[in-house]
Amino acid sequence: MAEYTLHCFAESGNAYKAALMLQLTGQDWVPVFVDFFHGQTRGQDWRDAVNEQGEVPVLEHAGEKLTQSALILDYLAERTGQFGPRDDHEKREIWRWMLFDNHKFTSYYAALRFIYCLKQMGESDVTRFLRERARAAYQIVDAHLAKTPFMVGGRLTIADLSLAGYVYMPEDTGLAVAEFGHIEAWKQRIQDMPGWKHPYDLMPNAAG
Ligand SMILES: N[C@@H](CCC(=O)N[C@@H](CS)C(=O)NCC(=O)O)C(=O)O
Repeated sequence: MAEYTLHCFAESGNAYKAALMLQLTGQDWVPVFVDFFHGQTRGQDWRDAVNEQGEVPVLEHAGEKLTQSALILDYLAERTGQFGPRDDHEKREIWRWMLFDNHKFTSYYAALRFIYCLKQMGESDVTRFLRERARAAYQIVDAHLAKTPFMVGGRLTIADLSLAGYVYMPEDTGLAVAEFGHIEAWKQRIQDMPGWKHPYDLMPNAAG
């Protein structure tokens, strides 16, 4: 039996944050497919058994279930001694960016991708609003990455892994992400890390 179990699905960038951390730190882990698109996370049985918040990722380790990608990243950084802060200042910087990611960078982009691409609901005031909010968040991260190769401390940390959740997703959201040159260069630096895998190669989808 593997040491870590990750409840996830390939299209989930939030789950990818945890999966990529497990992958890059060389952990012994297995994915468990969650059928989000057929409502599994909304089922009371799943919520009772796996996560009352109704979300992936969920990491099972040593008899405990951990949820919220930022907390999972922090837990894995502490346990593995990799990609975490070197001091209290870095710890605060990492949390500052992970909170910004959860509130804005990931959440606006993921909501846009979900309704515009995955659900194909078409263009609307909602998609236009989400795209503008996502663009504003991308501009802030791009400006930060103009000054430094990685988000905190000049090296890969869990702040980068949090922000990287959706940046490799191939779907067209109508946001010209390639225009953010510093983000593109940062994506390549992460991709160059030994063991890096694309989300669709790291986690299972409905087809297996
Ligand atoms: N803040 C959470 C967000 C997790 C999240 O939104 N997960 C999505 C999949 S990417 C989910 O499971 N949504 C289920 C639902 O909304 O019903 C985290 O970072 O873990």
